[in-house]
Amino acid sequence: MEGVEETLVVIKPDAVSRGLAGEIISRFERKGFRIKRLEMLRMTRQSAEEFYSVHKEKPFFNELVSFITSGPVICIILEGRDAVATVRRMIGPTKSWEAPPGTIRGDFSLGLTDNAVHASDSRESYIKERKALFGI
Ligand code: 3AN
Repeated sequence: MEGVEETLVVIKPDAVSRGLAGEIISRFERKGFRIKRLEMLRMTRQSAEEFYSVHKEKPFFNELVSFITSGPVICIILEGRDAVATVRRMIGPTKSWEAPPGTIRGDFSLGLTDNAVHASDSRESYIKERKALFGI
């Protein structure tokens, strides 16, 4: 298929603890993405800092690292057409309370740091994030 690529989704601790993982994974499957890899894990402080290193200078960096390490996350590599941009559209904007209905954040979250899901925003981010989480 033309334009097939991979992207990375992380179901964050808020969504995992609320029992939303199945619903979120199901949306990506129903859309047509193929799950290439899936792992539930607890990020260490070190892997979280590496994962979020682009935000190192941001005032919310510590909050972000504390939150993502606060409980288990589910890390998923998805494959499909235009995966990076398509998955970003499916999750919706960062501020969940502004996210349109029909998006994952729009339907399941009101949070900012705790906004249910993360997805790579570029091919470069995907490579970096995959390395931080899966070591590949
Ligand atoms: P996205 O996850 O939509 O790509 P980014 O990359 O701008 O958003 O931010 C990464 C993560 O940092 C967001 N998912 C959110 O959890 C958190 N974040 C972003 N802006 C803020 C903020 N002003 N205060 C607290 N956390 C934030």
